Amino acid sequence: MVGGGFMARTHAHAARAAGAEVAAILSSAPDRTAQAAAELAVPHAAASLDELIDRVDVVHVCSPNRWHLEQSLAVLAAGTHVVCEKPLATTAADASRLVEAAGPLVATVPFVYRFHPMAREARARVAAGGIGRLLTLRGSYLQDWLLGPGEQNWRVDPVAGGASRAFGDIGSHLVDLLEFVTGDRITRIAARTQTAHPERAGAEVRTEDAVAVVVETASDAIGSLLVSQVAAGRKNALTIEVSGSEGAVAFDQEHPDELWLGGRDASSVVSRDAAILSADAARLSVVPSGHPMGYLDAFTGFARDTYAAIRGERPDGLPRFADGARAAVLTEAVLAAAAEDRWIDIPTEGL
Ligand code: SOE
Repeated sequence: MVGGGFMARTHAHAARAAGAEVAAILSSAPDRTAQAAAELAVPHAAASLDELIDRVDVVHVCSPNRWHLEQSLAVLAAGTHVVCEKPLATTAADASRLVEAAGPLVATVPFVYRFHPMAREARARVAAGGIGRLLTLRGSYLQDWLLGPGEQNWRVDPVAGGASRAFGDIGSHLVDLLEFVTGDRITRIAARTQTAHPERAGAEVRTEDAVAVVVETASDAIGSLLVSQVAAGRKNALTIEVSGSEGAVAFDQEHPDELWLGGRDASSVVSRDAAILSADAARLSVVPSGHPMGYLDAFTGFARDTYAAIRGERPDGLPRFADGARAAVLTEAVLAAAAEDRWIDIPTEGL
């Protein structure tokens, strides 16, 4: 593990639940590394990235965004597999460098919401024609942990976190999940950004708190997205609704064991039950119905599939560096669309 915060803790839990041994950890300074090693019961506190790489089969990069490029490049250069947190890099160009550097190594990005069984079920139903011709997409990802002007975090700083904050941090999950579930591609974007507080804790804020986006897709669907880290009362409210000529599906990350099926005459909510799920959703449904699954289980599913890929298997729907780079392209386009007050075309070739 590289990192010592919430994400390193989450990755360590997922790695262990997926059968790995967390052999070594490196945080931002020796005392923090020692503290993280003690808290997470990791046997070795590494003194450097090179030393850490030497001891492991795969490195999980959970450091602040500014380090993702350099650290992931170093891991890959050593011929070691890597999991790198999103946003994969702070620019689309850097993300693309990482895709190239990965070559045949397994290099994945934890777009973990793909690993909720009911998100997979939504994807399977859309792919099977269950909603007919795709017409509209609606998505939002709302949080409130940065609502107060006194709230501060490294993500607010464009040097540490990247030029986009709310979209890079959580909008990236939203576009990944929408494209994953629909199998469609966003081709054009118009956007507005908002910075709620010009200053936080005495420092000027140069990253956005909220973003509103209008999208068009390759299949001529249209959609709207709202992303905010200042949405009072919303904690981690990632919701998507995908509507077509024959029906609709909606998924809510805070109620991940359910899927809403919309119909003109009748709508219903189906609960997770492996007996009625598509094969890919059932594969990820690892406890019987009525026993709730959640965020940590999705993370574990991601880690399990990453390690399966390292063993040479080809698990369906594993988010790789190319998916991280795709989100980085969309993030940059959102910022450009807002700053230049115009529609931006999104390249889809090579996907
Ligand atoms: C904070 O906004 C955060 O931890 C994100 O960085 C994660 O990607 C998201 O899954 C939950 O919220």
